[in-house]
Amino acid sequence: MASLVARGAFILFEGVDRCGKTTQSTKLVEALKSSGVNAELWRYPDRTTSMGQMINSYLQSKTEMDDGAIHLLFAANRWEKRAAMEAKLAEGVTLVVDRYSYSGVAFTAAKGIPGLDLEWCKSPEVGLLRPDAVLYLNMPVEAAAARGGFGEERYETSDLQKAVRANFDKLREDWWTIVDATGTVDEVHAACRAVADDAVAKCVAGAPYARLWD
Ligand code: NYM
Ligand code: MG
Repeated sequence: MASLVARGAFILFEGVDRCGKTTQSTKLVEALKSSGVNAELWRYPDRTTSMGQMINSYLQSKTEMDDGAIHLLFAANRWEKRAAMEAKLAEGVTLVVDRYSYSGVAFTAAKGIPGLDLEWCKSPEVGLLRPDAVLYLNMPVEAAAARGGFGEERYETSDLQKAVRANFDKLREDWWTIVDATGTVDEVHAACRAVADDAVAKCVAGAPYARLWD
């Protein structure tokens, strides 16, 4: 039997816009670091690369793009970071990631474009690293919209977000953790922290890498 190598954990936050992913992922990284875990916060889209800048321009409605093309660009923005992510995990760094392939699929499929269904949307993601834990911040769209600020970027409308939430329900797998995101910041954090600690402990003990959609 091949011996398992210690590595960092890939912990992913997913959910509709304004559900608290950025607050919680930032807080989780701080908490992990202060307990001695080597952790970094990553996010997708990664708007710093040249592909990321094209995505940013699209999200800010400064440019138009074909729906299939922008979908592939979001996926390519993960592929261009794949080796760097794997290298970090191999070095023992835990990556807390704010959105990944599940957002990619849930958002494009929510547009209802003929041909761009869930299966089509999943295909360019196949082979990317599968997270060790998914923290799905569950929040009704009405509650997320009430947090203020829907409408700043493309996709931030209640109708689209409702379709996105329905798609997350279809993509959810039984190993995901569904967190009630309507609680206080500290309550949500405590739930996330427990799952993260467990994932970090498993990966330190040695865990194989899994791929989407294993
Ligand atoms: N989004 C994000 C996609 O449409 N596809 C993707 O693959 C990813 C990662 O971009 N409304 C959408 C979801 C968000 C928007 O993300 C920007 P954020 O976390 O608001 O910066
Ligand atoms: Mg947003």
